[in-house]
Amino acid sequence: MPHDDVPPLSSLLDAPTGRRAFLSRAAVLGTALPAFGTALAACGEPRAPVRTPAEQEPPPHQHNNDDAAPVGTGAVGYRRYDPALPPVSPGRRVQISMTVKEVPVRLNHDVTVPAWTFDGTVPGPIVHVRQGDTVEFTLHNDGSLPHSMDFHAAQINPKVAFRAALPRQSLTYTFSPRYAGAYLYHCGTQPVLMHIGSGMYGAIIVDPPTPLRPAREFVLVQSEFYVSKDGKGGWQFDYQRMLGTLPDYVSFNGVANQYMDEPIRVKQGDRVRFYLVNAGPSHPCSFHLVGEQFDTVYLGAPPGSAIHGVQTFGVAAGGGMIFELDCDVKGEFPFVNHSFGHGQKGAIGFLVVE
Ligand SMILES: [Cu+2]
Repeated sequence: MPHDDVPPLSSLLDAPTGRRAFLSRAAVLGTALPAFGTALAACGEPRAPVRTPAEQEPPPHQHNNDDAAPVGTGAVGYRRYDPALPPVSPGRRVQISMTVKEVPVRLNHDVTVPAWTFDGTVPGPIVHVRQGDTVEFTLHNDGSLPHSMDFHAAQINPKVAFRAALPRQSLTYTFSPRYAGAYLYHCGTQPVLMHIGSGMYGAIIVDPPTPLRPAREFVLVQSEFYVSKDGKGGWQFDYQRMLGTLPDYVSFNGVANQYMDEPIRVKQGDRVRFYLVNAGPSHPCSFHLVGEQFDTVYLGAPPGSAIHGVQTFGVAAGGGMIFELDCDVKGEFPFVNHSFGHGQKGAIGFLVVE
């Protein structure tokens, strides 16, 4: 597709793909970034051939070896993201603060990339509030580009609340979740694909007025990662590959296969509740628990949206659902994205019932 009508942007499309090149040019473009995102998206197919990391001379497999961290990203330890739902915030007026941090993160044992994050982790911290709480949210931007926050649990004028905070600036807004459920939050700054694809998302869990029955509660945020070599021996998130929507990795809670290495463990007789949030940026999650069935899945706000006896249910990109079962059988039960091309790329883990 021709794009001669946007000469300042056309040079970008001839440049090497990858976020570093994107960033250096985005910094020059400044406030033209939204227009850039739109124009780039309109150009359709990426020009560079799409190659998987496997085709790009992957580093050798070394478990938990920080010394193997690629050049330029520093030593980033392999750390399991704790999936346990934290206690609900005390009080009915909840103050939540997050800081945008540009830090390297580890996507699996071998690949570390510079990421844009909320509070230094991918996903960001799990937020847990109640329906009707007053949530006062503050975002501090310690990054080098404008960033913002879009809570899917909010009903609010996005142009005002989800505005971008410039580097070294902060913003605050207040909202009150009208519905319970498992919701996504993410940076909404253009191009949103780039910001979600670079790590800026997390889960906000909203409890109903009458609490659900006691259970072992876990939060899983699925997301896709699109990477390429950065030319210096390391890896980078790759915007052209994000546009191509053929992910290199798909993960639960930011690290591919992490719950295969370190399973989620419960006791026989426990009731288990998964809050499944799908950050995308582009693909659904066909959530399935091998060897078990979900007795209850809440499609929307609990408890009024339940269906029963469910083998697999799709959670859209940008969506969230709640999956429950009684773990009355001992064993190792893989929880998977049953779209197995994506399960194979890392969206799989073990629920061990002991
Ligand atoms: Cu952002």
